[in-house]
Amino acid sequence: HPVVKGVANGSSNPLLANVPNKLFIGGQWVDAESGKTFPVLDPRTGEEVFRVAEADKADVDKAVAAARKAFDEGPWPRMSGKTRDKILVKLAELIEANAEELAKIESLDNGKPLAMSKIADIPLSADHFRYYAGWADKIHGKTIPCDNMLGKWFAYTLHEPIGVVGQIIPWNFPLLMLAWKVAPALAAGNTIVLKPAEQTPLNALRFATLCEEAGIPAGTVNVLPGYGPTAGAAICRHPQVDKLAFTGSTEVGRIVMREAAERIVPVSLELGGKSPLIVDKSVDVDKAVEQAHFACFFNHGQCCAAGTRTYVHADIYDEFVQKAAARAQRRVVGDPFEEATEQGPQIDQDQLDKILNLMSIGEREGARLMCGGKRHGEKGYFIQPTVFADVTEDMTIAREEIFGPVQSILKFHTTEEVIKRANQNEYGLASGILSNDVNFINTVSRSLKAGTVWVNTYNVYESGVPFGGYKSSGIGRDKGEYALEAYTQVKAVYQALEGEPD
Ligand code: TXE
Repeated sequence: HPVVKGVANGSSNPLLANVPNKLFIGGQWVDAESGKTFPVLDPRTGEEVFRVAEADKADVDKAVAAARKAFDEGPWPRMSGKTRDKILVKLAELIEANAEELAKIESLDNGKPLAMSKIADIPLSADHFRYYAGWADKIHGKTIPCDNMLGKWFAYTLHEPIGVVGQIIPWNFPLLMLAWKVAPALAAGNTIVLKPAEQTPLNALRFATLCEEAGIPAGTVNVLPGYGPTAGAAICRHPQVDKLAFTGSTEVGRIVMREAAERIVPVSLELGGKSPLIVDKSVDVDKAVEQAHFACFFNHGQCCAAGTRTYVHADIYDEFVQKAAARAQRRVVGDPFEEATEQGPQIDQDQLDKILNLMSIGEREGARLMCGGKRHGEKGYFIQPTVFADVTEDMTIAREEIFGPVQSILKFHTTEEVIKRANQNEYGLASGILSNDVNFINTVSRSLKAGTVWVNTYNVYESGVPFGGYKSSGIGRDKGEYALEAYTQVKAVYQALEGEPD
């Protein structure tokens, strides 16, 4: 691939040959102003696999200036929607053309099974760009007739891009979270300063090379690897950033929102979750066990939407608990590059420690440990798939987001009771129902306070379907037509009508 233009990136790993180790600002690959770099670790071993330039405030200033210029003077916001459509389709095609490489980089960086990167992360990312390419020439307003005693007018609305968008994303789906943020922002004509998570900058950098190749004008997309309290905070505080979009912890979401409040800029937040999956007595238990397992353990439990509170009807509870534990014990934990692997390492030492701590709190607070509960092996950040039964809402593991391979099973008796208990949580991101009883499905799906309800399925992420949270899980929606609202301003234009017949 010719895109890195002869820039040596200091790595001898052939898989990383096309990943620049610099910041991407104004269409140039540059070192950090401070000259600092930071390590990218392989979660299988905790060893360094790459070093990349570390952005801080001075680099954010440069990147925002580049994005500002690209917005105020550059071609991107002025292009016709049709031209943006073509370029975004090209970007989708480039992701597809390089899918194998991107999938391997994703698994190396994040630790997720290669099979998952191949069937989920990379194709969904490409699909996202293609989906929003389709919107680029369909973002338009309405014509509104208006008249009163004083005269007649018509008004129309323009849906204009907001300007320079600051986007901060997490490490659990590095390329897909980038796609969720970048694709709608670009379709609407904004320019971007993006900070990938410090744990997983690799595919964001590789993506920037694809932006160049697709013909996205310089300064339109700027990519700044770096840490949250430095580079991330500088993006949030920069007076020339017109909108903030964040996916990550609720704790940092509050900080981002405070910064947005200081400057009165719009903010969209996609934060934590503690999603209930409600298993009714009408199900086929074996099938439900498998679905609930997938809902909770997909991506090593590192999903904001993970179905971590499994509510099971008392009539099938004992059978379900036994089978759920047996399924978790069969889960294959290992090297993400091996075909049989279902679960690789967690992302880093902090997450490993957090999960182990919450598991021991679960035991201390009286949950029944059915399997797992410990680290898997001694190297890297692997954790045993863990199932707790007899969990109740007062326990920490039923309240806090664990973000690891830990399923908590809770027993319920009646529909009213389970609705109340499922909603008894500060989060409201997602939820699920497994049932063959249509009345149960209708009642529960309308009663859950959550941005997504999956019925007899889980973890489906269609580009066209909105995703976001109720309560402390966030503000605004990613994906679908709804996400365009986060990246456009509405301007109302009144025009006098003179000489109109009455
Ligand atoms: O999140 P952070 P962490 C949850 C999950 C996990 C916990 C902590 O429960 O265990 O959060 O994970 C940037 N100003 N989720 O510590 O810190 C940071 O650099 C601006 C849920 O990784 O929120 C990264 O790019 N930015 C979740 C991004 O925020 C800051 C996904 C997310 O990191 C910042 C990830 C600051 N002061 C974790 N501090 C989801 N909703 O999917 C950090 N960042």
